[in-house]
Amino acid sequence: MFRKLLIATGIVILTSAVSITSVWAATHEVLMLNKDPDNKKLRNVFSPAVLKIEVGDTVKFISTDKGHNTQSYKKGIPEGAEKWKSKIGKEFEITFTTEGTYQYKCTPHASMGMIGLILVGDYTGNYDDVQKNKKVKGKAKKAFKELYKQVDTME
Ligand SMILES: [Cu+2]
Repeated sequence: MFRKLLIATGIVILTSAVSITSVWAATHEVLMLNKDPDNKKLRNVFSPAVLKIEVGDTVKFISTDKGHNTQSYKKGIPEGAEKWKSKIGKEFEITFTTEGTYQYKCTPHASMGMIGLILVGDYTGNYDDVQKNKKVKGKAKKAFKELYKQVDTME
């Protein structure tokens, strides 16, 4: 009897642990677009371009407009974190298990400023990280500067 009770208790604990995980781990969507919905003059953008998420969350990149992809910047992600590069025009998702700042780009449009920022956990980084990164070039630099201004106004 006691043994049966123990097993039952175990199952209850296990089940609630699983449901807690699924409640807390969120999935966020980033659209890959030809035009910024908020500013029609801005072309080739990720929307939202800045995401603040928790460790364990997933980001799904939606190929709303074809011709874009998502690729992490070399030296633009935390040490030991998984780098990524998606296929152009395809949906892609990735789960973030390491805290830190992730700078990414659209491979064909990075030089036009199509870049994005994902901030995972408490460490949000700053624009100095971008300036130290030699892989961030041209209009991408200016675009990151704008994104970090947005970060400052986020809580
Ligand atoms: Cu693009």
